[in-house]
Amino acid sequence: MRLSSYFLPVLKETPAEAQVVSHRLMLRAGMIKQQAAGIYSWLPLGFKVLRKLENIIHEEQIKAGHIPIQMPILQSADLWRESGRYDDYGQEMLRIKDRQDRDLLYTPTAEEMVTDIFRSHVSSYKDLPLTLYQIQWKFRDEIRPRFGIMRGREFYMKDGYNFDLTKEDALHSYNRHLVSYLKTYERMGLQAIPMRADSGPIGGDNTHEFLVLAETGESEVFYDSKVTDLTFGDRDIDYNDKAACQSILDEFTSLYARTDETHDPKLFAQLPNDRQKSARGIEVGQIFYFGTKYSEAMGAYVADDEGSKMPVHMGSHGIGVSRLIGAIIEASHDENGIIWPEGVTPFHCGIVNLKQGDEEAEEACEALYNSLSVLGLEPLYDDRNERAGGKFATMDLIGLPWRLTVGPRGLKNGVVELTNRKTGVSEEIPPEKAVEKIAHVYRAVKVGDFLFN
Ligand code: 5CA
Repeated sequence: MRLSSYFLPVLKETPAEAQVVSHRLMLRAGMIKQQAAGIYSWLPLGFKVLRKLENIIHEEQIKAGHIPIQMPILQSADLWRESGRYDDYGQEMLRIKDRQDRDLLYTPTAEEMVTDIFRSHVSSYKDLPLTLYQIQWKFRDEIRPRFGIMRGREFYMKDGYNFDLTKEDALHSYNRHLVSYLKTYERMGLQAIPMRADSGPIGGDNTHEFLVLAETGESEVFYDSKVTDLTFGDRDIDYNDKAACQSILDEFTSLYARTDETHDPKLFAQLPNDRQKSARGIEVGQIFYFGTKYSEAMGAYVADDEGSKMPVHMGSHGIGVSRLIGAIIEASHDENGIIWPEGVTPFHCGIVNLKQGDEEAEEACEALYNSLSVLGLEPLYDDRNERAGGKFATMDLIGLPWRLTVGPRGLKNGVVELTNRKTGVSEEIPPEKAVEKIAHVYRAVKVGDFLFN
């Protein structure tokens, strides 16, 4: 993409209404625009990051054997009356009437609808296990929307639902989700710690939240410092292997990590003093097992091998896709702007032409642009007639992991400058070496090899 023909409405001023750094930077980098309290348009740069996160989520969900679907945003109130949640959900549910005076609602989650799909089409245990998921907009009429897209009213969520014959099978689905979520967050450059939590309006008593530690987090958490040493790395997980999935749950959750609601002071006190930590966390996902709560209420039964009808065991699993962008920025920025992890960056590399109009510099920039594009990478070429200082400031603000700086002086010596956004380290190398290096980095993070379709 050439910046002269892109739409990147960066702001010079720091917006006064934004209380947290991720909100400020998203506004300044022209990623989002507020349209009403807690409701945002996604401008090109923000929309691109959203799509990157979606692709990672789809890829990891499909690897775990889960099947993508899409359910409508507006749902009939009658379906929600069957589970009792039309009345129970309270003021967070946005209720709507159509022209025939029928009650509809804007989906805050989708347990009822997916259970309806299941009961209409599945009647035998032979069709189990089954996990369906979607990535879809949700609405919750939050009393206090804040921190930009981190606590919005309209927000983007991956929501998945498992159907299993037995509790044991459903707990395996729970563990499988936990493992796939750990992989997903790690690919986004995040460490998200699973902690036992409260289930709220979803129900059930088996639930974990995934928390990214950050000063601006809304939950206070107490944890064993050892949990932050755990990384998932390149482990190859067989998702059908129940024991393997269980052992990962045990490894990542055995260390008394607690949210404030379920914090057990006695267990925490047993830890050595230097391992007792408290911090704030941003909740970027939550998984639930709630047994037969919805299947019994709504008649989702299957015949087992002896022909008796059993209510299916279910759970649901959510990732806050739009919130994650805020969490990633909270965890990765400096005073000059965002620092995107390589796995989610909107463009792979920036190209700054120090002297627009100089024939040689322009040719070199075009050549770099083409070589990177041919390799399947997306460069953002700042080809505007602007001062170098302004170009650098924009590149730092929007946070691309790598920047190529091209100018007549370097070109005389056959080099361009390659700068790493995170470390600030620059090196002068021949253009083809720079392309090779960038390509090598992105091959290692496996970006762009998956297209959800
Ligand atoms: N039905 C279950 C799983 S699909 C469910 O709704 N879970 S949830 O309530 O925990 O939501 C899933 C994730 O959505 C949360 O972990 C959080 O990351 C995100 N989320 C929830 N509310 C908001 C909000 N108001 N703004 C942005 N993200 C939100």
